[in-house]
Amino acid sequence: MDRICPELIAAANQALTKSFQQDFRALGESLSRRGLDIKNILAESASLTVALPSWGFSQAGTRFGRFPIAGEPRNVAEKMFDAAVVNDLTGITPRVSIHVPWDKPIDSKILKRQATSLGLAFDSINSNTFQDQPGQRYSYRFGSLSHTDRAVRRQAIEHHLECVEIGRALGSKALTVWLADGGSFPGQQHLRLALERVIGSLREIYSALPKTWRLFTEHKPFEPAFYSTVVQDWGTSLMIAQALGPQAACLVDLGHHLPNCNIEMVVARLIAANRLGGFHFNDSKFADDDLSTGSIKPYQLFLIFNELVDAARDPETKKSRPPFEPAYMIDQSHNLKDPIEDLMLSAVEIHRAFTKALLVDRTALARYQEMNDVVMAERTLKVAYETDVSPILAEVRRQAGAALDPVAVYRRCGYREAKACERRN
Ligand code: AFD
Ligand code: MN
Ligand code: MN
Repeated sequence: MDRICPELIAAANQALTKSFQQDFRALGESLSRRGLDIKNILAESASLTVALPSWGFSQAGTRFGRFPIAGEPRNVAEKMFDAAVVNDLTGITPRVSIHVPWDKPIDSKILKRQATSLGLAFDSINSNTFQDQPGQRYSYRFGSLSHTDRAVRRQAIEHHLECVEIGRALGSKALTVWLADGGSFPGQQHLRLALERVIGSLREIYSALPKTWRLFTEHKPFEPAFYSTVVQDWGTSLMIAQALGPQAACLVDLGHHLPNCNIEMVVARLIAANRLGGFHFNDSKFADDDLSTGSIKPYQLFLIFNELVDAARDPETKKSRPPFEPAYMIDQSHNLKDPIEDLMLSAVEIHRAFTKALLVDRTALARYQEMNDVVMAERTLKVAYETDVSPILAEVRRQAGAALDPVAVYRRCGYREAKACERRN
């Protein structure tokens, strides 16, 4: 069993049709009282797609242990089948972002052909210099692109060039660089020189980048470095992008901020600098928890999309070159939930936040902001946020041939059980 059969989805949808249609009609009526046409919202809502992380399909565990579940994918080909299930049932996740060397294809042509036959394509390719690989000449124990030793930096640069080659063969259009480089003790690293070395190394990678590609740098305040991560925040990430050139942009991973950081402000600033490359969606309570998107701070997710929708509608942003096209990707790690279920629900939460942001009455909001009417400005956001857009999300899925209730169909179809028999180590 490799795909969810369309008849099963159609039958499950059929059983829900009546109640779904009632809900959709009721929402349409209440939106029209607010001057909104549900058809327009539906069309815009259907424009969103999110990429899935290849590394999110197994139980990652924590550094204290891992509790595998039966039927986990054993290689990149099996991860693609799992990704296809998520996409077949949600209709909004047609791309996979892969991690090298974890998912290094034996034959890129075969992997690409498999993806195409599953209705999938490849998003940004991720490098990995945060671990040593078997047979590797030099260790990344003390860093990679920032290492004091030129030979280690060279090895890390070569790895990124290899990622670009693989990505090129697969049809990727971006390279994501997350560096674990940093120091855990004061004095360990020269703070300015470490950044200079990272920028120097990235310049070499950037110069080998195909012209149609983008290079994303991901910031993170700490972990695994516990004192001085080299690319620790969006300011450093922005400095790097500006030093490299127009193809470089900043990637915002929602879990990579210190507690209480106003992430929507970070997003707004990166948009203002025209350097918002994209997102790694997840959620967190304490640090880089990699929890399900929208599980802890759904209002924050909405406020981020509010900035994105606001920018997309701004005539100034429309003129920006390179164009304003943030890449949407999920970056979660699963310890407890079935990854397929969790990725489906996270994709739906992202879709939900985006669709709610489409409902914001921007003319009214601008007026209240001008008048300094704090209460009404905030209410304008809340009215959109409090609207249950589930029927719109469901209709987008239905029109894409996906499921009104993805998790219910997934549980019914027995995919995990079938894989548990098939994928024995
Ligand atoms: C890291 C980063 C980054 C990286 C991933 C690897 O978020 O995106 O690729 O985890 O597991 O924390
Ligand atoms: Mn990330
Ligand atoms: Mn992370």
